[in-house]
Amino acid sequence: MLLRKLYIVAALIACGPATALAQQAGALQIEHPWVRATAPSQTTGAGYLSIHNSGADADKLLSVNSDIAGMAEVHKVTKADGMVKMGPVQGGLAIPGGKTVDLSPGGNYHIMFMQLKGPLKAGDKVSATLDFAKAGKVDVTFKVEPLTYQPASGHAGSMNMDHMSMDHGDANGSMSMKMMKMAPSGHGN
Ligand SMILES: [Cu+2]
Repeated sequence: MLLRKLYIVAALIACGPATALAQQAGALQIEHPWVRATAPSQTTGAGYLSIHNSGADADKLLSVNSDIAGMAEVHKVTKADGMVKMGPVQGGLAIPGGKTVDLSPGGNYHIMFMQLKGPLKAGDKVSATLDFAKAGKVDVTFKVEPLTYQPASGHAGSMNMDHMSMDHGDANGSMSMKMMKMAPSGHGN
């Protein structure tokens, strides 16, 4: 028990103060899982978290499951010619040894909860299971944050992509959209 506590403390120190909710799973530390609140008519929600791999070997996030959604995917965002496209990561999201992979607003990856069974309300908690190639199945609790929420460790200069207006209705894998909203860095409130 004491050893386990020390390990968690060490992970917190290594990854900085924004990681009070770091969760250990094998060599992985999963930090700050959150989803954005949704409007009543919205059928998709975006989930974010940070995954640090303190081991030497790469791991892979293979899939996500949650009772709140008929379907969940790890999405990769690509930008070309003023268009933002997103679709499932093929073959899983690699988490290289010694590296941190951030799933964050405006970033390259996020978790997409689709076919939501009800609105996500700020302050609620959402349970999901992440399936990793090496670390196995990891139960994670996402905190539902308000629509205006921006993580403290926001990525300067990054684009704020608003998922609210996106249509994820079809299960044909990939989708595209016009860039809906650009916010300058700082997201000042
Ligand atoms: Cu998406």
